[in-house]
Amino acid sequence: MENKYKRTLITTALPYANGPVHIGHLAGVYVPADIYARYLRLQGRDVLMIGGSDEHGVPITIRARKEGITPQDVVDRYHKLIKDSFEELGISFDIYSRTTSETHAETASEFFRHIYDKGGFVEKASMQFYDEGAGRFVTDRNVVGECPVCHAPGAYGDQCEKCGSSLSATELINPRCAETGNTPVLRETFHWYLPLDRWQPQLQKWILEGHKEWRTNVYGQCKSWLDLGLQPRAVTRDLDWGIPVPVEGAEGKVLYVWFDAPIGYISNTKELLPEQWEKWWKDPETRIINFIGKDNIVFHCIIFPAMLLAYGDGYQLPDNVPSNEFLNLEGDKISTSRNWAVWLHEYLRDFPGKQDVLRYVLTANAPETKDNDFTWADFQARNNNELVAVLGNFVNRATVLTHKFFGGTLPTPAALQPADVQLADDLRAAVAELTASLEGFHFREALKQAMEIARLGNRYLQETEPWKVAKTDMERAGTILYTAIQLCANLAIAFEPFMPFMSKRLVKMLGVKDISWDMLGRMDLVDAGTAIAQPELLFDKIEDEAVAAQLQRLADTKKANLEAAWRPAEQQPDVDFDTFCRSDLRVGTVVECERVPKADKLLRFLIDDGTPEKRTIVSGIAKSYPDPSVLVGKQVVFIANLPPRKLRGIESQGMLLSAEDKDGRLVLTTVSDAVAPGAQVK
Ligand code: B3M
Ligand code: ZN
Repeated sequence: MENKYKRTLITTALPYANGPVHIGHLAGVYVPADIYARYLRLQGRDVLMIGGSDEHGVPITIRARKEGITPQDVVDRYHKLIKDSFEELGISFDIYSRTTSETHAETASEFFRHIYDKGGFVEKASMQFYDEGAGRFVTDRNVVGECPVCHAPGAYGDQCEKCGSSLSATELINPRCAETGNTPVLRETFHWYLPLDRWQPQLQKWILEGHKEWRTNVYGQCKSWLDLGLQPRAVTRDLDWGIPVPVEGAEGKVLYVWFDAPIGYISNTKELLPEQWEKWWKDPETRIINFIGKDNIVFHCIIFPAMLLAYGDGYQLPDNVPSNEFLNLEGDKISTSRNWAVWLHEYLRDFPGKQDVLRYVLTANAPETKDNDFTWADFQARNNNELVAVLGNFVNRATVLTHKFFGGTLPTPAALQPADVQLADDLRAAVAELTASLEGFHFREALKQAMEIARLGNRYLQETEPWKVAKTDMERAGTILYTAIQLCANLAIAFEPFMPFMSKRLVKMLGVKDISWDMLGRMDLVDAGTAIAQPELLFDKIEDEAVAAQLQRLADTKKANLEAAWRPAEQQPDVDFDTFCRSDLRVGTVVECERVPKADKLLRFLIDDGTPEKRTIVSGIAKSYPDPSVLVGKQVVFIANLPPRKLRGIESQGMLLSAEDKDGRLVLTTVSDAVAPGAQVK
């Protein structure tokens, strides 16, 4: 696939080094970027894939204070963890560096100073919240309060997550510092602003006219920002962790992390190629592609390009920004703070040797055009029903049969028959579609097309039945297996971008030398006479127990979150004593207790309330008492003078009192010593 560019620079969003990476990061950014980089390399194209840790920003300082360590300790821990786990997953960066590097500090400072000296910033005073108790300014994001629009509590100073309104912290009702709880005061400060409005015409032309081919979610978000009219944006902060602002009189100020981090792409390139880096950033024959998640679109399509335009000096703007939407986990938003995630380093520990499976599933479910959901059931199903049963099965049959009938030596093919020719035609068609999908950043579709090649192979074997033909015509069986093995070699190439580990094993099994994309579609990749290695299964089944263990971990996390978030309910409005006394509370002894058929929440109690006929009460606490028989004999408290009501056809005379615990469990109220059934509670 020729294009006007000589080389491609792929950048990947720099993950914050205040925690590990999870499947949301991988599905959103790193797996698609790696697929694309590997594909371009297989095509022999000149590619660099740049990554690194984003090590400034307030979340890092908050974690440091919480743990009583320095921000550098935090980023050292997580930079290493992230870098190592990316490596183990086969994310093939040409460099994975960090924004606390020397090179970055120099590059970011020079970048700011260059724009400053050109008069590219506007300096403006502003009122900023200051936490007198902590002795520091508080960024808008770290002030919380009641949303002035929807009055939801806990709105952030920059945005209300409930109603989505963009806010400034001074609009919050009852603002307080999220970290300390202190009430902040307003203090005057000043910052340098990047006048995005000044760059609106160029950005408008570059995006709205020049990049109509961008994904609709990206194009649409840019258009709405541009239609609203771009506003100047502060690019410095009153913080003590970050790149100091290289201007006299700027003590105590650092570069805003979203000004600093994108320059990390440049500094990481410079670190990799100290002499050659500029051709990757300033040569119009370099194609720059930014892989990001949707929450980073404005920073990559509006702010960073404006920075590059403000700097000038021939910096190129990205040719495409293939941003993914979000991946959810078991129906809930992935969240670092709630530990609701599949962490990459934990996956690698729990599923050793199964890097390809995760890459495959995250691509098959990639949130390319809309948010999508990762479930462990789907993970197991795709492994067992697609990787094991389709791809692994085909390769295993082709190699086992070659060993069974030809001792593992690839036979010389005789004249091809229509089935063989058809397979080759179908393969070429699938390869053409696969290539087009990869060129268009449609990785989910591309994966399906690569899997289609394996399905072609299974159908071919099913149709030609070499195991039967071998009984009467070994020459024909040989031609069929020769053809099947050529398809295996094509699979090793087609899947290399997606599943590099499997590809490497298969290439070695088949004795194929260096692979390249232009080999795809050929049916002569493995020479007759080649010794095919002993077959080994490319994938093995994932058992229910492995999935159950992951689901249990998530259940435990959910319970822990409930408990951590639990606060006693707000006290009810006052009730006067007389009204309260009208409730007739009694103690009763449980005589019978059983589940109500077809009602998973209800238990039916027969209560000895001191009257000869006793009373029946139905209560919604079945989930808290899986074995209701444990309640027989207990003395429980109930309200006697509620009007009877029918529940699932049973007349319930009164209501049992239960306490709702942190985890939602309903615990029956009992008395500490035995009393007479029907005793009044006063
Ligand atoms: N550190 C990651 C995020 O917003 C952010 C990306 C920086 S890319 C220059 O999740
Ligand atoms: Zn709101």
